[in-house]
Amino acid sequence: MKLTITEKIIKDHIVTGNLEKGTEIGIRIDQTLTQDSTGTMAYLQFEALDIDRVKTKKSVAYIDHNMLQAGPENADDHLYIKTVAKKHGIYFSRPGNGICHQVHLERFGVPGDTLLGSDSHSPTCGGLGMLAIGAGGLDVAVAMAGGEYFLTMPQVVEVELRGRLNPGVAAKDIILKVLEEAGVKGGLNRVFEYTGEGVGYLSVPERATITNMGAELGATTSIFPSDDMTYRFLRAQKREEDFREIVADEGAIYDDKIIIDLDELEPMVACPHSPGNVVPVSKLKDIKVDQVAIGGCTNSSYMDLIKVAKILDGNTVAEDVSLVISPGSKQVLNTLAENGALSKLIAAGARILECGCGPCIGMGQAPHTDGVSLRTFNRNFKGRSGTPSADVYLSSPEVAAVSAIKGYITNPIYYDVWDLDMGDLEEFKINDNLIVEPIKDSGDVDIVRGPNIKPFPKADALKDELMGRVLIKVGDDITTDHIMPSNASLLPYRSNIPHLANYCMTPCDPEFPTRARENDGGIIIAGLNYGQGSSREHAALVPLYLGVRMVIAKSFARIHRENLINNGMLPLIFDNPSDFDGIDTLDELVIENLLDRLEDGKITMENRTKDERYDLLLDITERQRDILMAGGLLNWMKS
Ligand code: MIC
Ligand code: SF4
Repeated sequence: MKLTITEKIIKDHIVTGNLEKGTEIGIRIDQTLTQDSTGTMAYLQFEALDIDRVKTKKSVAYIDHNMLQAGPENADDHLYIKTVAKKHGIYFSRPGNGICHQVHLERFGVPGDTLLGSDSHSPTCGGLGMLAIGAGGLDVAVAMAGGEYFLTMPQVVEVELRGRLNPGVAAKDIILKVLEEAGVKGGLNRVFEYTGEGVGYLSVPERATITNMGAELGATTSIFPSDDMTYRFLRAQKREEDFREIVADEGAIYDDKIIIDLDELEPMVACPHSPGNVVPVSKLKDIKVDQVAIGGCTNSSYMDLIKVAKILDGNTVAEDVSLVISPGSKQVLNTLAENGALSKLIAAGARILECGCGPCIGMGQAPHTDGVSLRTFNRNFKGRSGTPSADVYLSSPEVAAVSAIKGYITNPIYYDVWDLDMGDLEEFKINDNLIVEPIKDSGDVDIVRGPNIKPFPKADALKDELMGRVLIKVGDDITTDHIMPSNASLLPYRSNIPHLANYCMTPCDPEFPTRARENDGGIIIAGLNYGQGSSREHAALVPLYLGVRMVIAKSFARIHRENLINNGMLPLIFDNPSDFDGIDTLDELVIENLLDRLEDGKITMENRTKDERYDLLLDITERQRDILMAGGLLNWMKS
């Protein structure tokens, strides 16, 4: 049988099931990564599993999100993660070393291996030919304990890149084009596999921009072949021994196909407030920008920032623009410092931030009221920048840098710098001194827990009757940023669910937490693609804490649905989507004989307020049924 890259890697790692598309499979995980804002919870869950040492080939804990230390909470979490990592045989990437995805690409990713990360952008390492998947913290905890990761055997979409990019057009424009074609719901249970002549011209950091932002398609992951370019990148990182060629078999069969003519591609932007809201820059007229932010795990590689330095060289940032730059890793920043590019950025007026997520997750640099921000990041959900009234556009570093000089969103193809050498380096100076290696004997290590670390909620075993009032009814594409917002004031409380509960769903309805408390919990009603975006389990745990035991939606995003099930919450689907229309906030809904109905997943719900009945579907596997019955994955594993 001729196999795609995805199928080859899955075949090498499959433990449960077979390669039949759409069925549940369990795969062995070689590497895991966590970052600090999901990591605290993931390690608390790992500790609950009572395992001495991680069983993966390599597990890495990064500190990159919660970097503003406005109070002791973030530093306390850093200390907890550092000590828990030391105790259990986990590499620890210290604050300042960079964004998990960029550092993992540089220093850890291995072609042909599997990676599970507690961050939705973990597919970044797909740029190296790794099968890299984002998941909730509990799934990552289980993988660290040596457990399989369960997923739906994905369909594989071929994205054929024809031709070669023109000067001023970038890898970011490729993924924005794919988003324009496939949309933010187009990737459910699919892997996007890149093929064609154009692949050969893209360096690993460029490929990683594409696989990183593939998360915005809702895809399981995205992947490139491991080829000569991969070898060059690993050699530049002095890791050529990790190289392994992985290409699809000739004649491999894909489930769908997208063709992109790189010669024809223009610079693109995603307009407010969705990464799927894509238009060519040439269609935008006179959009004045107040802020330009360059960095984020999509576009903070050396190659990205050297281009920016060359564009900014000798120029000044426009008077009305604040330009902030956050390099992806210490390696990137150090290289720019040593070759003088950093001083060009500074001379032009850029405000240099530390290596981390920074403004991408609203950790500082919120735009002014009604401000327009142009960012090289991957998400522009409303309010994510920290300013609810801001308009955020997403673009390549080329568009961002030229626009920072001009003060307007500007098409970079007319800008006269493209003859300059802007390629990736053939050799990086390696200095891993901010990565703490695991120690052999960790018996004496004490895990330090700050006062901000509070116990997390667990569901009870499922009951035969579930009833409650509708606490909120929301539309399509509700993101985890709506369900559990994260900004500079809330991120420090990722290990404090009771505190976060006061903000649950507030971007949709400020009264939600009060209503949930007054009604002793209840039900969330939602449209399509509920829970898109982040992998944060908090979007399940916090509603659970407020007494939500089920969400009824037209459809769910992959990671959020897994998080609901893992935490013992029912992700129900309307069999007839128009039933959504008849339901109102505070309607009383009841499901009887639930336990019997779990077998075939066909559930009837009564609306006692409206005297109506709705058919609902619970499309779960036997394993998921057992998890739900037990009240979540941790309860199930213990029993
Ligand atoms: C994001 O980009 O939304 C985040 C913040 O990195 C999240 C993780 C989190 O919420 O902590 C993600 O992508 O999963
Ligand atoms: Fe960090 Fe932003 Fe990347 Fe999330 S998307 S990992 S917040 S840089």
